[in-house]
Amino acid sequence: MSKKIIFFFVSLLPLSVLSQNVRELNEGWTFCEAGKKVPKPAYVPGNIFRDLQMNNMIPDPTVGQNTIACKWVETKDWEYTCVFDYPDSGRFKHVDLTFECLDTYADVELNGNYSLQAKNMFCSYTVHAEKIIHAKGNILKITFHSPVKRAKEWGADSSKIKYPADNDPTAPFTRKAAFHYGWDFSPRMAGCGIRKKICLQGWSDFIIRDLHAIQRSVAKTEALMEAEVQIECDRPDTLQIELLTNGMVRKEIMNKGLNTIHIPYTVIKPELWWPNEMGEQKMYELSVQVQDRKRSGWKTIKYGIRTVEVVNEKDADGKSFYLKVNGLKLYAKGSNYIPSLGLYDPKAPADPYAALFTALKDCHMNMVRVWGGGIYENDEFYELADKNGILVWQDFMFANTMYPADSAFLENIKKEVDQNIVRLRNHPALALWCGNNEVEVAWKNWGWQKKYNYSAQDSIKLWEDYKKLFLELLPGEVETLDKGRSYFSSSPQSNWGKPEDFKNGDNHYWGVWHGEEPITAYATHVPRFASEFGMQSFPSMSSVKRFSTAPDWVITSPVMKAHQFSYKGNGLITKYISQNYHAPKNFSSYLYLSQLVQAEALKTAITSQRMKQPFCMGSLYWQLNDCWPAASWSSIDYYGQWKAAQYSVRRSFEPLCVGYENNNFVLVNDAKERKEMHYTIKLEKFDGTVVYASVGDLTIDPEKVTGLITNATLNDSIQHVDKTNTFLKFEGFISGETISPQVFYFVETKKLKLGLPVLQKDLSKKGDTLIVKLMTNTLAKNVFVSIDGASIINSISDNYFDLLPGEEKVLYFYSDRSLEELKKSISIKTLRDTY
Ligand code: BMA
Repeated sequence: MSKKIIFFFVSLLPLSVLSQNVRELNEGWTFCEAGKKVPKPAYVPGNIFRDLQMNNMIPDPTVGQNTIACKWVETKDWEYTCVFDYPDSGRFKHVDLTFECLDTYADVELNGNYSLQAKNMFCSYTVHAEKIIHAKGNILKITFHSPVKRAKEWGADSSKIKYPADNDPTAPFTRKAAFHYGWDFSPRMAGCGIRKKICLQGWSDFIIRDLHAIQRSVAKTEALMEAEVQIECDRPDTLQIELLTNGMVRKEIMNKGLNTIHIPYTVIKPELWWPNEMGEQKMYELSVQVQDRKRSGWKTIKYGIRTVEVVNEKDADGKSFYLKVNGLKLYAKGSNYIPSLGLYDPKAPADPYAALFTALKDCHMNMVRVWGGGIYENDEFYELADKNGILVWQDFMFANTMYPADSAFLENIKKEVDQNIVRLRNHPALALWCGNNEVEVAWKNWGWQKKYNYSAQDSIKLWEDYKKLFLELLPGEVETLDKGRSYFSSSPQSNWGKPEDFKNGDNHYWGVWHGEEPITAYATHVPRFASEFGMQSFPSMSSVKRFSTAPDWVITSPVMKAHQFSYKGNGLITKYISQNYHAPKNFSSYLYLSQLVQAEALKTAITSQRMKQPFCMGSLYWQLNDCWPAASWSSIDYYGQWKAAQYSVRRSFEPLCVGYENNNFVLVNDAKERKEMHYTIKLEKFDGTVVYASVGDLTIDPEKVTGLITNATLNDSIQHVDKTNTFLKFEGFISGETISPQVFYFVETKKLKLGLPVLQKDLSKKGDTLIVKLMTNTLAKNVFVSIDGASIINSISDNYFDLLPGEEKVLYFYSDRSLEELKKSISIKTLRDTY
């Protein structure tokens, strides 16, 4: 392309008409089973389950065993129709009708003209509608084909090789969220629907298709940047392009079709974007305005200036895996995120992402993994990640099976990954791309070849296809469209069966839970980067009440079983409870104990991992949230209520972590500064009698593990006390501030001789905040405060904590209910109440 470039410093063109205009089509929708003309109102964006439920055509799927009554939905074809006016008809030369997410096999007709056959829920599709759209009475009809039937019709069933997808062998052929076919935290809900916006965009002459802020180099004095602008023109033209950021104006000769322009610019003294607790999250704006003689259009994006490297290379221990942000090593603290099913819940918060990101930030996390069995998340997710300093580990959407790699499939995938890379690449939070979840480790270790009876030829083909997709296509697209951002083919990079596995790359350690090892095994199985590890628990009683009734409240009831999808099931939760606690005396105690096991498991894992840095440089536990009210690995349940694990994770991820190992304390300081700490150590009986006390001062270096060797007198005292009713307490004071006291026990919880605590509570209100003050006469273990009818119970400032004699614990809870009402609805449980 020959381009004549002229620079101006001011805009020379007079004000002109807009070149483009956007309108959303989210009203006036109806739906019905295909061919049956009894349309009902539909909610767009949404999905078929939501619409059927809102029209009372299926019961609430989350309640009881109602999923059984919803099974038929996936076998039908569904028709969505919208009648709309388009007053802009004729005003623009082009009208783009864009579908951001059709799930999944959809035939689209506008005014009787067959316009599109969609087949990938991760792609957006655009139809050129200018010749078929009218000012009044347009009819847009979308027919969704049953994903299961359509995949079979298209050959998934006749495939010579049975793909190793236990949820559905047709699933690998369909570009739909894998967990829709059922997963070990989700029921099968393989529906369909319009899951994101449908937009009409009129334009004439030209349209700005994309704006990308490319960071060429960053120094203290300046960041050298480049704006990459994609402009589509409907004819050759000369356009004036102005970078509003610095007033730079230039003229460019455009070809018909897509034109790519690069405009270098400089940011003087750039303020960097930092992950949570490392610094500010500075965001910049980049705006471009484009004009021809008659029209103008513009586009603005946000971006951040920072560098992120994934250091994944051979070292003395094996193969490292850590992130460097703006040149500094980062210990990644975070969790794995799973997507929502998008079901109808009148009580759901209007903005569920916001609550999750508040929790991530509040719990000292700096990273979240968007797992490959779900979806590329909505824009709001990444905007919140940028705003809150939460780095995103982004899997491409492939998980736990092999995939075909014929040319049509690869073409479909190329479109999907190109669109999503372009959509997400301006976000400073986007740290890395990962090809898939667990495919490589499964192919090499899970015995699929035998289980699925693959011949040598089948195996060669499946692995060749794997390479085409994950070692050629995906890294190639990342290199072309998002150069500089890390890509690796599969997570984890090592398995968990052998000691060498823990020396190389990232790891999903499932010895605890799937391998049924005790939770203490976390201490001896620390990998280089823990990208998954976890323990199941049940939601609390108040949440269980929302999907069941009193007769269901035994763990073996059909309803409770229907809310457990792991093949290991409730039996394994029971086993872990019985290893660590006395048999629970009732159902609500069982639920509470399941949460304590999970909280203790995550605490053990995270503390062990953090104490081993820099060998280990990341802890992303499985899993942050739920898509369904069930027993699962989540730390926040389906209704948004924090489980015990969420509070425990918050303690374990505090910037200053204190562990106790081999009779000595270990302190880990994530802060970038050295800390001078004054500390007290006490050996105390459960009734508060102090057996031993000492004070001291300590310098804690940044980003380092500092050992604090305990003295012989303390160790001797520990030898002589009754370990079943004594604890060790570490309290630190840094510049007058107390860091959370850390309590260590010498024997397993089950062996502790807990007395019956007498809790003194004092309740008062200040404005809309309830203040709860608690004191105890003897150790009160795992104090759980619940408030009946609380809509946002997670706003209790702390929960499931150990209350020590002589300490006053003050809790805050936001509620506009009266003090009298709150007094009646508060209840407190401790571990001693469960047996
Ligand atoms: C992990 C995930 C999911 C699964 C979880 C619990 O490995 O990748 O596949 O839900 O295990 O089994």
